[in-house]
Amino acid sequence: MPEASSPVSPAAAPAPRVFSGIQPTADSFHLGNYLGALRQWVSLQDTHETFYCVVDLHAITVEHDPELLRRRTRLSVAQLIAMGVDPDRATLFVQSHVPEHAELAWVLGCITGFGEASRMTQFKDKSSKQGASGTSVGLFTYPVLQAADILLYTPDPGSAVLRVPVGEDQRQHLELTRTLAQRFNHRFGETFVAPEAHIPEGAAKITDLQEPDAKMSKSASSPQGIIDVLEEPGPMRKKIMRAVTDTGTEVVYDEEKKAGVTNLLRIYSALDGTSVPDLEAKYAGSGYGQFKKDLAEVVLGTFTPIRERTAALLDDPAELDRILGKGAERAGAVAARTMEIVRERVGFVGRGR
Ligand code: AQP
Repeated sequence: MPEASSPVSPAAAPAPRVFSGIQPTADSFHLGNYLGALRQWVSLQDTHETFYCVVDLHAITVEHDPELLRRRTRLSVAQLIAMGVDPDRATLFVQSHVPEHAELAWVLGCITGFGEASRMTQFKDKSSKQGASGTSVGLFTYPVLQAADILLYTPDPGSAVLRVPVGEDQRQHLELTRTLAQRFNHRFGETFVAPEAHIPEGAAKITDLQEPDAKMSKSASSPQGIIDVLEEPGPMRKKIMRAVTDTGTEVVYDEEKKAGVTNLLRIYSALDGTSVPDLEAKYAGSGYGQFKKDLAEVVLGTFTPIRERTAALLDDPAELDRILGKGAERAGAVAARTMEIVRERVGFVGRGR
C-alpha cells in the first residue's frame, strides 16, 4: 500500500492505462457502440493496461426494471467477451461491485459547479425529452460519476497516460473529467492524470439509418434506424436495404448532400477495412442496391460470430459471475488505493485499525 502522500502508482514504468464503460440498458449493444467504442476496447488490450466496466449505477439514472437490469448486466458482459474482451488480460467488472465509484463521485460533485454541470448537452437532451418530473438528480450528476469512474484508475501523475475510448458524443463529458482532475490537483495536490479521449477516426459518430443526420442511439432511434449487434440476419438485411439514401444513384461520400450514403460508406469501410475511395470506385455505376446488399453481408460477417458466442456464454451464468468476481477484485484494489489518497488529500481523518 503506498503512503497516502505519494501518488497512486504501480511499481516500475507503468503501461499506459485505458478506462471505458458501457451502460447495460438494452437487449443488445448497437453498431454505433461497437464502432465508436467497443472495437477499440479489444485492440487496446494488446498495448495497454485496460479497465472495462459495465456501468450499472449509470443505468439507474432513468427509470428501470430491477430484473431487466440484472439480466442486461450479464448480457452486456457476455457480449463484451464475445467481441474479444479477454478477462485474463483486461480487468472486466461491474461498477456497483466497486463502491469507490460512488464515493469519488461525491467528492468530485463537491468541486463541480452547478452551472458547468447544467451545460452538459446529453443532460439537456435527455431531460428535455423526459420533462422535469421524470428527470432525476442522478441524471444531472451522471457526468460527475463518469469522471469518478475514469479517475479512480488514474496512473501515477507524470509517468503515464490514461486513455478513454469513446464515441464523439462523449467528448464533452471527457472534457469535464479533465477539468475536474486539474481542479482537484490544483486544490489538493497532484493526484490525477487528466485523461485523453481516444476517438476513432471515421467511425466516431455512426448515424441513424432512417435519420442520417441524427446519432444512432438506443433511446432516440426507431427500431428501423438502429442495427443491433445481436440482431437476427433476416431483419438486419431488411433494415440495411431500407436505409435512407437519396434520390440519386451514385455511391459517393458527401456529408452534406448524401448523409445517408456517407454513413453507410463509413460503416462499410470501418468493418471491412476497404478505404472509402476504393469503395466509391468499386460501386461506381452499380447503384445503391448492390452496395447495400454487400454491406449487409459485411455487417453479418462481423456480428454473426458475436451473436453465437454471446448465446453460448449466457448458458453459463455462474462462469460469468466468477469472471466478474475476479474483475471486481482487481479493479477494487486499484480503486481502494486511489480513494485512500483522495480521502487523505481532502482532509478526512483516517479510519483507526
Ligand atoms: N452512434 C454512435 N456512434 C459512435 N459511438 C457511439 N456510442 C454510442 N452511440 C454511438 C458510444 O458507445 C459507447 C457506449 O456508451 P453508453 O453506454 O453510454 O451508451 P450510450 O452513449 O448511452 O448509447 P446510446 O445509444 O447513445 O444511448 P442513449 O440513447 O441512451 O444515449 C460510448 O463510448 C459512446 O460514445
